[in-house]
Amino acid sequence: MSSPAERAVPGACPLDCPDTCSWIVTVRDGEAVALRGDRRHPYTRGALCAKVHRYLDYTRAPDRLLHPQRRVGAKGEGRFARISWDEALDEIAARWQAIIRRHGPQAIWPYYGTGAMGMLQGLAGAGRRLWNVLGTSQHVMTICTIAGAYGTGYTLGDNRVGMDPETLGASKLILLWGTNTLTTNHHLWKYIEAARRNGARLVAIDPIRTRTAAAADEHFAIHPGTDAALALGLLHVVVTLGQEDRAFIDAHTSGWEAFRRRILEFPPERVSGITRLPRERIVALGERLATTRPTGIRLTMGLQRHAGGGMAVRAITCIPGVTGDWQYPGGGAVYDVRGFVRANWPALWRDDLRPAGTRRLSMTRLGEGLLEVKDPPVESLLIYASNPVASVPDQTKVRRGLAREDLFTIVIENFATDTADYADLLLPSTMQTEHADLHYAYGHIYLAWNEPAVAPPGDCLPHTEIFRRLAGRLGVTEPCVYASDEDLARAVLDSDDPALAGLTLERLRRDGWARLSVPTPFVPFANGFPTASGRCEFVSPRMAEVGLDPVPTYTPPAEAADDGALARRFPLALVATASHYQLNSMFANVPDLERRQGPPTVVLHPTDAAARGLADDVEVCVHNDRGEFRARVRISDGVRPGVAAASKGFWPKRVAGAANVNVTVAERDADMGGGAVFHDNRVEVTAVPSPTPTR
Ligand SMILES: Nc1nc2c(c(=O)[nH]1)N[C@H]1C(S)=C(S)[C@@H](COP(=O)(O)OP(=O)(O)OC[C@H]3O[C@@H](n4cnc5c(=O)[nH]c(N)nc54)[C@H](O)[C@@H]3O)O[C@H]1N2
Ligand SMILES: Nc1nc2c(c(=O)[nH]1)N[C@H]1C(S)=C(S)[C@@H](COP(=O)(O)OP(=O)(O)OC[C@H]3O[C@@H](n4cnc5c(=O)[nH]c(N)nc54)[C@H](O)[C@@H]3O)O[C@H]1N2
Ligand SMILES: [Mo]
Repeated sequence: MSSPAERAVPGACPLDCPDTCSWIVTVRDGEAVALRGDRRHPYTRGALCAKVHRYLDYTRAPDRLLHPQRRVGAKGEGRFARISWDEALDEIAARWQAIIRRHGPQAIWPYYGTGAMGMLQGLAGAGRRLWNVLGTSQHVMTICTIAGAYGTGYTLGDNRVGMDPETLGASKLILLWGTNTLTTNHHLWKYIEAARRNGARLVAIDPIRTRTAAAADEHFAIHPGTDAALALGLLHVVVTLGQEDRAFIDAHTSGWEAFRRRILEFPPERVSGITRLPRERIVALGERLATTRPTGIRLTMGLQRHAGGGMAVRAITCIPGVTGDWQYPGGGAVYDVRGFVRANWPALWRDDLRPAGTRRLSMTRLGEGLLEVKDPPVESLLIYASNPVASVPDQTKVRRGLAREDLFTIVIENFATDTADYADLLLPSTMQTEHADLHYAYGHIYLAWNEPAVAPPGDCLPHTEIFRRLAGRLGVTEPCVYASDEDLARAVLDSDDPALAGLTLERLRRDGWARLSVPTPFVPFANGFPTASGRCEFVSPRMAEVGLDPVPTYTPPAEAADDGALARRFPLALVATASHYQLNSMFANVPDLERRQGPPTVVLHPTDAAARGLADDVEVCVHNDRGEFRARVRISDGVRPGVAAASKGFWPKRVAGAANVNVTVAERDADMGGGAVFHDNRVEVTAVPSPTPTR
């Protein structure tokens, strides 16, 4: 029953997930008393996930940070004393002014993560105007999607476009390719189920028998990092059967003859050797692909966390160009759809104010950035919405960098993470029910407005307000850094793009969300592509320009498929995937979810466990030359021999051994965009006590 004192406030989940749910907060007497998924939202349909449905409790957790603090212990120790915002901001201004005088503004690295995804408070825009005006180093988000984004862009012309995932309901064959839908994108499942009710077949391609793979009609347990070879092998079958769509190829693609020659280099027997899948199964899936229209392919970030990740996404994204699936609702491939939101990004970001030539620093090379980058060295780090100690490769190196006594580190957080423990100043940020934000999604085509529902607790402030105050302390005279949240929202929505027609702030405020103004069903490339040629580019002139093979090919992983010296020392290819009850490192400190997630585990095939004399549930040390972490053994044929599975997101300080999987992951780049290679890793597993103590 809603009483006069009760309000329903529309909002949206800010977290790094394709689903970006719309929610409704019930507020009574200034208190948020309920939060539920918006039932009217076609994609959310009232359901939130296992992590977020108790978001209100999360905002009121006893360990929530409520006041600015200054470090009193050693770096990494996590001992702090309370200070005021005035003291904190004065200290930042004084330190930064001195750093800028000595080294220039590029010695400051604003380091943001994926904890908040919005345009005002999150990675889509927060702080960007101020960093541009100051001329700090630019932060490049290499941690998540970038290699696959480039792979998509070279093929389709925009890094972040693909089929509309909602049209998967019309597919007759669905390939879930390197994506764990039921854990990482679960609102998509209802469209998949709708397709299955209409007779669609569901195939999962994943080295691990995830809950998604287990729920599919068929699971292809591919060897990690070999997907491009499988894509080319499937197309080999299509071409051998003469089932390529000639009319579509002629009208809407470029480079077919060169691509066809490349495809013919990948017959199923060769692909079987690379992917370690039986030849007959590759042929059978190829035949199914050749004869089933429409085929819809959902891929996410898992398969591109490899040395050849960009090329893999490119090769897969070419498949619907050959089969002609791009012309049908339910046909095509999708990695990300944010590119359809052609908002007024230049007005929001004001990159025109950035000094020419400011350097770019890679998020996943934080250790290198802090220890090896010179001219100028990084003297100050301002970390917000990120927990790099838990999430970034080469944890030991990251810790060494953060421990530098001369580094001035500011962390803006909701909780005292392992990263926060290294802060000189630890500042409390608002959470989603306490601030305004504007969202788009990487898994659907709706925008959402998040109205603040309650007053912030303690001294918590939104990023926008923190950065306005900081600008004032620094004496910045450029007026655009003082824009209100509402001004920022209006600026980014002020676009001539037809897809944004009518999507005003007023309408979003009233309804909470709105679908892009595009036809239903949305079939974006039936009549062409946003490339320079207007075609799906099987041969990419842009790739040739940067020295990449312009024709889709198989780029082997750096470590995962090794069978030489590295494999003799570290026989297991380790994949470290999304945890069901965490969101990256978020929620790992929520006792109920921590209990449901259980301790860190490593899944081993029975033959690999037996070869090491390991029984189920024993504690082991998982290690390579970079470091080691502790885990419990889970023996299962859900991984193939030679492959092991762990999961991401544990807080090092909350687990045995004080390290998580990223202590073993290399800082190396993927083939495109400097993407991270989390799943391209080799380890050995040994019963504890460990043979290689590293700390
Ligand atoms: N519950 C939960 N949801 C999440 C997240 C989370 O941490 N927890 N993270 C969010 C974020 S940040 C992102 S980016 C997305 C990620 O979403 P996903 O891409 O679905 O997540 P991952 O678990 O990294 O990878 C998916 C699958 O790829 C498989 N994989 C690894 N290597 C290969 C390969 O070489 N080939 C193939 N075919 N498959 C491979 C893994 O075994 C894994 O099952 O999910 C978001 N949603
Ligand atoms: N081994 C392995 N490692 C991985 C991956 C993998 O597949 N395997 N996946 C990678 C991927 S896909 C990603 S995206 C990265 C994510 O890495 P990060 O971007 O570092 O994300 P999180 O670790 O979730 O840390 C986000 C932090 O933001 C805080 N936060 C949330 N909301 C707010 C807010 O409004 N304001 C502020 N100031 N803070 C907030 C949270 O408390 C949390 O500590 O991890 C990567 N790490
Ligand atoms: Mo991510």
